[in-house]
Amino acid sequence: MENTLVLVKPDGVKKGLTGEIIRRFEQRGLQIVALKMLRLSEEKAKIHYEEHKEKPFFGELVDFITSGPIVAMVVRGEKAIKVVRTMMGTTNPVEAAPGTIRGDFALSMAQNIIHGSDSELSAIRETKIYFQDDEIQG
Ligand code: YYY
Ligand code: MG
Repeated sequence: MENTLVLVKPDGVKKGLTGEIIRRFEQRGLQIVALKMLRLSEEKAKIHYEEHKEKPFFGELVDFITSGPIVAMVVRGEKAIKVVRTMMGTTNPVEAAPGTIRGDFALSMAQNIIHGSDSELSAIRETKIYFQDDEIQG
């Protein structure tokens, strides 16, 4: 079993897609083992996206992810990291396959509805930004 960190980004929350996204994960057989709504501070947003700090889109990315409430969750299951990434679709929603979350609900690269950790190391690092150990079901 693997854990991965998922965010419904401000655009996803605004569009009322939180339930649909959770439904898709649960329907697939993945388990939600931690869940909260929050507004990210600029400081935490910069930590979350630190791998992109030299990129030209970093400023916009931090502004966007802090622009409104997000829903953070830990999703658990067999190969959860890869399964969630596949269910999300490609980073650029224009390229994302129909049936994926981005492929069904987004068209903008900057506002692409959802975040999911891209590796075991990212999953562990990112989960700590949002959850204490005792907030995650064993
Ligand atoms: O992991 P994922 O979200 O699919 O993509 P990343 O390459 O990690 O980029 C993080 C985030 O940054 C992406 O979801 C949208 C935004 N972004 C952007 O606005 N413009 C780019 N050229 C690349 C990424
Ligand atoms: Mg990423």
